[in-house]
Amino acid sequence: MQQSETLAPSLKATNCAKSLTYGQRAQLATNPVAKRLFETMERKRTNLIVSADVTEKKALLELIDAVGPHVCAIKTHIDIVNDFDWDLIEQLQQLARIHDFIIFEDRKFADIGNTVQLQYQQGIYRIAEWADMVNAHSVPGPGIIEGLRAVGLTKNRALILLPQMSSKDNLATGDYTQKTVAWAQQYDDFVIGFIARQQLVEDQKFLHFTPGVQLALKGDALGQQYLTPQVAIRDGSDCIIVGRGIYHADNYVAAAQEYQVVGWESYLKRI
Ligand code: 5BU
Repeated sequence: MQQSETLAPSLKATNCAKSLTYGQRAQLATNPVAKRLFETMERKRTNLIVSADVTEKKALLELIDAVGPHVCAIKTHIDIVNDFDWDLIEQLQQLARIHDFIIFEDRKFADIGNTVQLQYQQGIYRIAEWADMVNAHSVPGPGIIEGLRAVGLTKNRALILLPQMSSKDNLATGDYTQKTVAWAQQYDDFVIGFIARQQLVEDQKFLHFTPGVQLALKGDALGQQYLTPQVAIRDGSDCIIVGRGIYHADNYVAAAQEYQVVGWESYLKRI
């Protein structure tokens, strides 16, 4: 894998070493969202997260309602929705209850601690009120984690860091990757895992989330790079994140079902 060459030796996963089931790992989790996510994966037999990158409220809710039975979580980019209103959030929460999934807002916070606290709680989206998990870049240093954590822990929320990214020539490599992982370990009551292309830590309470997953490996014109679900999970991913591979399919329910089955079978091979 391209990025493994740039990882510090201590982070190179020679072989994926994950023997425990998601259910067993729920027992290791110290953060309530991580625990719920592991339990949901085990109960629903799915490690699929659908990236619902749809820009109209009605179509977005229809997609989420249709794929909901097949996912452990739905990932949103709430700021791409043209006709956003608070009713969208209420309907999203209702679908999360009906279909039993976690809500992950892919906000990728990237500012100083004080500013991200405002972005997390205030403005139109009030993300902390409804998103079980959010993610953040580590480029500002640990203050970004502390800022989000001070808000998130009081609401039983969780944070995912980005020691790696999927896009071509991204700068999340080497020392940056290593420091990001170390901060996750330092704040492990709130940071539950990583956006990663392969396993970065052995401690199985951490989750590895992999975007840039597609069965067809089509790529795009803007630097996205894809792994198949089989390769991602073989190399230590716990949750595959699929966007266009599902919502651009002719039948997105059938596509979600297919990714669910492939993802689950790949996981069963690993444990
Ligand atoms: P795709 O349509 O499956 O390529 O969508 C991938 C989604 O995952 C999209 O919402 C991205 O913003 C998101 N993503 C990513 O592709 N790569 C990354 O490293 C991170 C997020 Br972090």
